[in-house]
This record gives sequence, C-alpha cells and structure tokens, in this order.
Amino acid sequence: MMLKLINRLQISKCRYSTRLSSLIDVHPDVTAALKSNGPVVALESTIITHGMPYPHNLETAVTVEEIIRKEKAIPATIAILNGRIKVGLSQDELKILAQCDKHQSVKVSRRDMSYVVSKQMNGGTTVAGTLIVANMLGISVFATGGIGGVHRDADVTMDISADLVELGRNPVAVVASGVKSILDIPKTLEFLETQGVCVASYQSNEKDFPAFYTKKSGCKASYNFSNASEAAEVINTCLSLGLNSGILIGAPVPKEWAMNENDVDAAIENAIKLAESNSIRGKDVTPFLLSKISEITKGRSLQTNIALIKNNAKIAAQISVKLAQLRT
Ligand code: PSU
Ligand code: MN
Repeated sequence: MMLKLINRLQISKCRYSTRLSSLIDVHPDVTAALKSNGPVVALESTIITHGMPYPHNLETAVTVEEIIRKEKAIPATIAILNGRIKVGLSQDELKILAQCDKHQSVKVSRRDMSYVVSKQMNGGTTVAGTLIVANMLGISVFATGGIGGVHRDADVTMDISADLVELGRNPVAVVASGVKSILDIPKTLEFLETQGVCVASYQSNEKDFPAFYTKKSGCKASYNFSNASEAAEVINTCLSLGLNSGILIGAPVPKEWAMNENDVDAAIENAIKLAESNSIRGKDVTPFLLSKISEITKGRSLQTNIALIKNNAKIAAQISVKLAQLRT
C-alpha cells in the first residue's frame, strides 16, 4: 500500500522519492486516506511540545483528533520522534511527545529539520515545519490555533516567523485564528501579501481578520469564505493552477470564548516587557510570551487557546471533506 502511495505521489508530484520515504513513517489510516484522495487534516506539534503545558497539551491533541474523526476526516499530527518524521501519531506517541521536557525536544522549523532527523532527536514541528511535511505527502488542509507572524520590534530584530515564508511556498490551506496581538498584525498581513498567500476570513461578511484571543484585529482579509464548500473550491483551484503557494483561513474564536480586549492587551504588554527584561530571543520568544500570558490571565488565555483550536479543527475537517468530494 505504501509503495503504491509513493508511486502515485511520484507521478503526481515528483517529490516523494524513495530516499525521502525511508525517513518518514506514515500512519496506515493516513496512507489509506491519501491513496483514495480522502479527507486528511494535518496538525502541528510545537503546540504540544512548546505551546501548552502538560497535561493540557495531550488532552487537547487527543480531543482535536477526535473532532476531526467525528467529521469523517483523518487527522495527521506531524512530529519527529527519534529522528523519524511521523505523519499520524499513535496515542502512545502523542503521550511521549506531550511529556517530553521542553528541552528534550526541538521546536522544528525548516532550518532545524535536517539536524533533528540526522541526530535522531525529538521535535515538535511548527506551522512552518508541518507545512513542509504536509506538502511532501500531498496533504492540502491543516488546522492550528494561531500562526507566527512579524514581531512588533521586527524593524530592529528582524524577527519574522518562518511560518509566513512557508505559507508562501507550500500549497496547503491553514485554518487558524489569525495571529496574536503580541505580533504586528498589519505588518504580518503585508508580509503574507509579499509571499503570495491568499488570506481569507471565515464566515465574516466584513472580512474581519481575527486576533487569536479576540474575534477582530481591526485588519481586513482580502476575501471571505462563507462556508466549507467555498473554501474547498478555492483550495482546489489553487492546486489546479499549480501556484505552489498557500491559503490562510482566519477563523475567529467562538464568541463565548473570546477574551476581553483590554485584558488581552494588558497581559501582552506585561509579557513583552518580561521577555525584554529576561533577554528572550529568537525561537524562544513565542513560547515565552504564550506561557506568561497564560500566567498573567490565570489560565484564561489557555482555555481560549484550547477552545479556538477545537473550532479550527472542526472547520478544517469540514473543508477537507468538501475538498475530497471535489477531487475524487
Ligand atoms: N502561536 C500559538 N501557539 C503556538 C505557536 C504559535 O498560539 O504554539 C507556535 C506554532 O507552532 C507556530 C510557532 O508555528 O509557534 C511560531 O513560532 P515563531 O514565532 O518562533 O516562528
Ligand atoms: Mn521568530
């Protein structure tokens, strides 16, 4: 079955070489779904290794997979375990990853992937890292909480998340609740435009681009998708055109879980000051800010984070089902 899949992918994408397949373990459920052009939703794993504390990370990862299955799609959590790239994890593997000490697993973006695989290490793939692997296999829909973006002090630090670059390089649609206001949202949207990423709001007539903890960022997306079918049609067209660039679908946090804007702003200001006074730099910035915001809001931000990921997983699964109907 695996060989047939490889053949199909080699013919259609000329990417998935035998040498590459020797480094990747694809879960049988994912293999079967891909083989029949069935619905698959990719999930990242930095959220498990660096984004949330144990046991919330494990509970969320398991629930998100269940939500996707309930919509009749197959979840494919992507991570690196002992140097093997895993596409679709068993419950035991999810647990190992979730219990991994932050320092025993690497936050894996493109630049880290060869090293972590070569040295047989463990890694949680970021949105960037996950996009690369999803594209290698031909998975076109991906759900997460929020993506990285242009940091507020990027004019000095040059800190711009590789997530934005990989969205421009990989023909995968990411369902996320936008970017956090720890980042510079207008600059993030400018950078996405430069990278050629199609940005759409989800079920917002005003095309409001969400700000993760809150429903609106004050910025507008270029387009709006009113439902899963409309999203699937645009994704399908993007694939047919062979543009090789991604789509960002900004799904807002459900109303009952949205946070008070002033509380969020105050927590973010505080967290950014703490990051500065502790000289936090580079890849450590996002995980540091996330955990401080959670501390400052007494866990409320974590609850919101969990609620929006679940919502995004459901939307992504529905889109993947519609896309599969278009492609079979
Ligand atoms: N935003 C969140 N939770 C997360 C992340 C972002 O709300 O866990 C993670 C994602 O894996 C994302 C990464 O791809 O942080 C971006 O990190 P950086 O800003 O270092 O590129
Ligand atoms: Mn960064």
